[in-house]
Amino acid sequence: MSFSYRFSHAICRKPSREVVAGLRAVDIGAPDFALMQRHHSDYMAALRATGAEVLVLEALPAYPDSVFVEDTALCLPQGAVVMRPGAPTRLGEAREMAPHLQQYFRQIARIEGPESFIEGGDILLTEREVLVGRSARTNAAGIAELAGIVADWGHKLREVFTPPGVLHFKTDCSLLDAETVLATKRLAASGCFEGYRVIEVAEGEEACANAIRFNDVVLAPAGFPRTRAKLAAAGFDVVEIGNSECAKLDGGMSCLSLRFTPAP
Ligand code: CIR
Repeated sequence: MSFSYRFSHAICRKPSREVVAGLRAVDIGAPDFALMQRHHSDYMAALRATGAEVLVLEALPAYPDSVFVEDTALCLPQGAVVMRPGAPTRLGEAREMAPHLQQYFRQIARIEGPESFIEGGDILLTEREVLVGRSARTNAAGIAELAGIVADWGHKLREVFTPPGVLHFKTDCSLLDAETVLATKRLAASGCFEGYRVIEVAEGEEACANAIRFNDVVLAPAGFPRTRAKLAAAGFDVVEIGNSECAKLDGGMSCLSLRFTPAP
């Protein structure tokens, strides 16, 4: 059974009112908190509708970006790795996540080097490898530390590059199945997906590249009809989730959950 897109569990964290102070590359206005809460509930309902159990953590007002739990850990069948976010305001979020992972994973490893930085949004887990994009948040030392940990657990890690000006590697791509990724043209053009089938998002719909394959469905942000049609034509069952408010903070479908299946 696939460990990269079939999951029995997810962890999400409620947004706090402080989310309006979250990091963003460009200020296009404060997110509407009530609307974000509705989108977040829709998102969790869509995960549950596939049969998964969702652990919902309480909001953490001290960390405005803490709704974006993906950046705090990497979950693998053998164990979880607690990240070291490159955004200084987000470092403490990883510490907050660690105790929750303990109930599901026998092994918990940590990125610890004082010069090592890595965020989960830069990691695309596929059936054959752990692809990590170096970015403004994820550096070579962080990637090298992760490579050592996952090698012990039998996974190959390949370092790639997040396009300049793009927050995370997965801002521009998503896994769709064991052979297929969804990606922007700019990322696909870098050649990092050699050996995979690539479905490119429609021109002008780059913000749709961050989707998640979760069991039998693909959760994609609402409002990108041409990419949705491409995914449907390729046989994927797409569930659209409103993402207008998280998008104001450069967040998308993958950022809002940690996805995994605990070992029996
Ligand atoms: C940040 O800049 O860190 C947040 N405002 C958005 C994080 C999005 N996370 C993700 O793509 N995995």
